Amino acid sequence: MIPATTFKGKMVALFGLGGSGLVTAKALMAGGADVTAWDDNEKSVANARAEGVPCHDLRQADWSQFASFVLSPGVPLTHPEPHWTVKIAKAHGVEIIGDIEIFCRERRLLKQKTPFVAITGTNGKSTTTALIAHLYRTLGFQVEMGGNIGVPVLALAPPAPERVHVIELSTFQIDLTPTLDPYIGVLLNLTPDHIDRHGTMERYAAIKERMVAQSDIAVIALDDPYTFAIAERLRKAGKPGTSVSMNNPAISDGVTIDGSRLVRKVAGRAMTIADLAGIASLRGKHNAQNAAAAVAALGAHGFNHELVQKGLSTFPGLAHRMEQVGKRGRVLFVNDSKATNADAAEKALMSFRDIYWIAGGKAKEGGIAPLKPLFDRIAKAYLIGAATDDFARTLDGLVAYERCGTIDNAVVAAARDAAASAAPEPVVLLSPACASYDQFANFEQRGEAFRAAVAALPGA
Ligand code: UMA
Repeated sequence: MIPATTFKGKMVALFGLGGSGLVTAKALMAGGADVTAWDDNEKSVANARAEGVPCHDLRQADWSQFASFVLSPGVPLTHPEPHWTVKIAKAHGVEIIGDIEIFCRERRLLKQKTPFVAITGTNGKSTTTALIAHLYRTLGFQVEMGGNIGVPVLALAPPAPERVHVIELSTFQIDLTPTLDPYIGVLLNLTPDHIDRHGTMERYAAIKERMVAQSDIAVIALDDPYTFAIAERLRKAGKPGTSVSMNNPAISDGVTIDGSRLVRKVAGRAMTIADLAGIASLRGKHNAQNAAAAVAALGAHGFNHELVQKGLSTFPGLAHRMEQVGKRGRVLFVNDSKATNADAAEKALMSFRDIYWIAGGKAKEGGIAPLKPLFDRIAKAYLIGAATDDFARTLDGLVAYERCGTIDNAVVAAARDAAASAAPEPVVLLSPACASYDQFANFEQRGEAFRAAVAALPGA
């Protein structure tokens, strides 16, 4: 844990007692702050009380005594409308911050700037975060990984000169971190997302831009118009940084992709850093962007190309994201349960051919219609859950499909058909393009059900 010593002796209000809020309350208490915490959910309050966190309804609190108000990232700060606690804090002029801000303040207490790599973007942030952490470990560094990827930042070991903090940041978290100052800031891509929480695409993009603008070194992938414009603005302002591109091998400085090779360019001169061919955890064009950004984030540490290649080749990937969970004869089984919408499923469909596709669950708006251009890669679809009728209508006449009801039935049917196909490497792919809530508690549970069904196949 990182005790929040910068709050010693101060009175702090805290709202949101989920995973990150509870750890933050404890870190503030360990640092000597006087905490008053609350949550809209009675169970979260009861749980926090049981863990020794002082909880009182913040509607009844005397806000003039609070030095700071710490908010959990999932609680609305601005849109669709500020949470009731935000309105009270603003009315009393109390600063509103999140756990990443507390981390930054602790880090600044040290004389020497410690290595802190922050990663954001609409897609690929978790994979890139895990890959950067893995590469640093391969290079012999002590690494702490957390943030939006799941481990609250204040649950990690404290900043230290020999320790690299690799932290995934959501826009919600950046919005609550006014003095965010990573050593390296990585911006992967920007497409519309979470607009309900940020009002407009422009505001969403501006929050992400602030992260790289406040970094000592900015690593930006130039492959969409928003990130391209941000990189241009920072370059004109003289910000040191590295560009990354999978679409534009002509950039003269930065890291680009040439076929499966990662190429570093310095003043127009190119040298191959590593080859992604055959690395199962980094399949697909989007993963080439993630790998290029990760290697660029290593900067001068990444000049030992042999070690970088070793790190990339041994990257295990993340569970439930195009995760190879088994092979049975020629048939590959891939768990992409995290793909809860068509956009995410598109990436998996683009990465394979001869696909026996398990899809369905609780459908998102638009269903799988946007995936029509990729239907020629699908040998057959196996439909599960509430979206079955909706998806069947979209597939009708274009792709063969079977109504399977459950993941167990779908795995058995898809494995049977894939084994009978003449393709060199047929793929049974769970990439549902749906939320899991109709049949599972979350996408992780759905992915585990797939893994178990694959393991239960004879000869798996
Ligand atoms: N709550 C209220 N009122 C509200 C909203 C929430 O009281 O109006 C309370 C809930 O009752 C609950 C708590 O707030 O007790 C939940 O807080 P939270 O939603 O901030 O969730 P945490 O458990 O603290 O997890 C957070 C991140 N969650 C969000 O940003 C929504 C986690 O990212 C992150 O892994 C974790 O901190 C550790 O840093 C998750 C996420 O969904 C994975 N992120 C979004 C995404 O990736 O798209 C941004």
